[in-house]
Amino acid sequence: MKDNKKIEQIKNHLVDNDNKVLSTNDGMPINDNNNSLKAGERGPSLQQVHIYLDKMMHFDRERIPERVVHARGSGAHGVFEMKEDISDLTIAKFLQKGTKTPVFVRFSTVAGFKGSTDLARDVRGFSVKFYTEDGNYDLVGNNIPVFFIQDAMNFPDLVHAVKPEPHNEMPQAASAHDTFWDFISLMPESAHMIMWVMSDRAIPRSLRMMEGFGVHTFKLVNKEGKGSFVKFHWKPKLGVHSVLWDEAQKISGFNSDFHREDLWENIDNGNFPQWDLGLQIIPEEDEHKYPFDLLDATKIIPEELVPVQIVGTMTLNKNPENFFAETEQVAFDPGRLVPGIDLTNDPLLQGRIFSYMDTQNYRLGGPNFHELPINRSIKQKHNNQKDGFSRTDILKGDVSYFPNSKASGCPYHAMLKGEEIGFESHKEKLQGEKVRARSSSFADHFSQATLFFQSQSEIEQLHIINALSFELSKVNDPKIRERQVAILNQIDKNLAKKVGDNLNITPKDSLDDLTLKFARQNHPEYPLPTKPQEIQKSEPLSMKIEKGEGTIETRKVAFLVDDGVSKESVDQLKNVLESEGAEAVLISSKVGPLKYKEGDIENIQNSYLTDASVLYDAFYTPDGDSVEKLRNNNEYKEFIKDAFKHCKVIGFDKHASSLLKDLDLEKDDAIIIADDENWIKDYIDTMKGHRYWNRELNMKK
Ligand code: HDE
Repeated sequence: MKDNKKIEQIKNHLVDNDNKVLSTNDGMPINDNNNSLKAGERGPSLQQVHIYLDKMMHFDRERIPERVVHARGSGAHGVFEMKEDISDLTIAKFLQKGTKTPVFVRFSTVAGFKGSTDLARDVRGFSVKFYTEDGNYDLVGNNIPVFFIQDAMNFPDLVHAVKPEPHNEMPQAASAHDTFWDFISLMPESAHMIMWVMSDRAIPRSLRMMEGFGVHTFKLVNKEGKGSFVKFHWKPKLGVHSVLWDEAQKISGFNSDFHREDLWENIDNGNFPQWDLGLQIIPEEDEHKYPFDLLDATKIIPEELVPVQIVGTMTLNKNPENFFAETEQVAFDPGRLVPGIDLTNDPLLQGRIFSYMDTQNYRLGGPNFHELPINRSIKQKHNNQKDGFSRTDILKGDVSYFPNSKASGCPYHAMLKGEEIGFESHKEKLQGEKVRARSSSFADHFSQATLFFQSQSEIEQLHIINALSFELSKVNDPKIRERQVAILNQIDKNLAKKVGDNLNITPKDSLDDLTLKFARQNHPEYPLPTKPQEIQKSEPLSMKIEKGEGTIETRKVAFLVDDGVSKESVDQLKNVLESEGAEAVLISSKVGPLKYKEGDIENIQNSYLTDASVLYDAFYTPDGDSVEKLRNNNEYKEFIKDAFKHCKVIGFDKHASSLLKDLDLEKDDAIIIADDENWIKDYIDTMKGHRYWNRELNMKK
């Protein structure tokens, strides 16, 4: 891969210890890194033990505060390439056709601490820092296009409610507890977001297989100064896929770094993940055309009303050199804009503008965090700001003020030099009284929650019902459970009934009095009449794909083997899977040399001891003397039983198919036996559909 400008810049800061003498932080060579300086071999340390002090002082200060939210994250470098011409909409340089811009992306969970599991049921952060020719632009989004609340004022409360409870710091990385649902059941504006968070979107199969959204409506601004509203979408080339909740919980036990490892390994192996950037453009004149408010971050714009135009592609192609220096120290801020993009008056977005800068100042120890290599713009900064903790830039000359004559007015205003266009805020007419209030156009809390639920396939609806039943069952206070079921009843009667059945609650027709009381703090006449909705069902809100539709690229297939397995049988499927871009992993009873029936030996790295069914997408039991060994192997049986439960494709060689009987499993369309010439095609087509959901539906019936 050719280095981009950002990677080149970072290289100047790389330290390579290879073949180098150990030194103190000042570069003084050290020839004893084992013993501190003492008064006699058995005596006390001396105060002048400076080599030890240098080492220990640094160690003692290694930790910095973790992010107050989104603490758990994984990052990667990449490049964004703009492919379409939208110069009529924006002057942003990185959005001009053909421009390639270095990026750094950080994915995260929200609620858990830095060391928590990747597989928590949670929103995923999807932050992109574009190192553009006009400075850094940060698109700090999520994998869900809406948010829990409408005004930033409620954000600390939301976060306090979802984080571990303050008295006992439990539970970790989980929303299934009283304080979260207490808050949510009093905030009906969260209804739409709750549908998304309780859907399988909140437990992605891979960070590479989730969508990203800017969430808020932003503005693009063209050279005439005309603005257009815009919603940003990232669409993954590998499709959108999730795991089941039962899998998520087991993966958390077997490999809590599952997503981090998956991203790292795939980038290392050259399977560079890609997303298309899509835009929904809304002309300024259409601001009030819809039954929802564009400034309300709890609403989407259905793609049927405003189609998503694909304009460019982002590729992640390089892992960080050092987690702390890059993924931990990267500082995102939705207020980092470039000419051609501007904010809207969304009260959530407005509130974010303070919080990110403020938190970075605290977390990264002062106002010079933008000089850290990962945060540095590739366009050199020039201004009169100076000093502060950990300043690294060395400003030349005697002038650090503006205006000046002593430095000929430098650095000068961008507008003074032709080709350098400075940032101009979009000119917008504003009027109004100074108020603390919520617009009545934000008061429809349920129409889009209903739209989301009704746009889901039968299996997706079932998963939402199961998730809500799980979460609310974990709530101890019955009043909270009832209040939330009353909210669900406003969204969809069937949803409320099913969840209610699982909790022994008969849904109330109206919202709980306490919910109404809090909603009326914002809207005294709540509930307000809702406007008619143009769309009752929106296809793109469902993740369901059918057999043969997707891709199997980068999926992991477990070959369940033991000594004596037939190489010919393994290779028959393995070769085709690899040609389709999938990975075949041999799992045997021991790591190390695997003896094939044909006499060949292969060193393998995975065993029934180290691995589990939930870490794989599909399964195959090849022919060979291994089959009889597997018949009595309980771990093997666990593998297949979980694979069956999780609706995955399970293949058997013709001679291995007798194992099905031992496993007491009924053959279905995703249990594939190699007994005709079409079996490999059938196996791959079924894998493309990701899961065989009919199995789960059949099990329910
Ligand atoms: Fe954030 N958010 N947020 N947020 N957010 C942070 O900034 C905040 C919101 C998002 O990978 C913090 O650097 C407020 C929406 C991501 O480093 C903090 C409000 C969306 C990340 C903060 C919101 C996000 C953060 C904590 C309501 C989707 C991780 C550490 C007004 C569009 C960035 C930090 C990374 C991180 C504040 C709501 C996305 C405290 C006040 C809506 C992806 O500043």
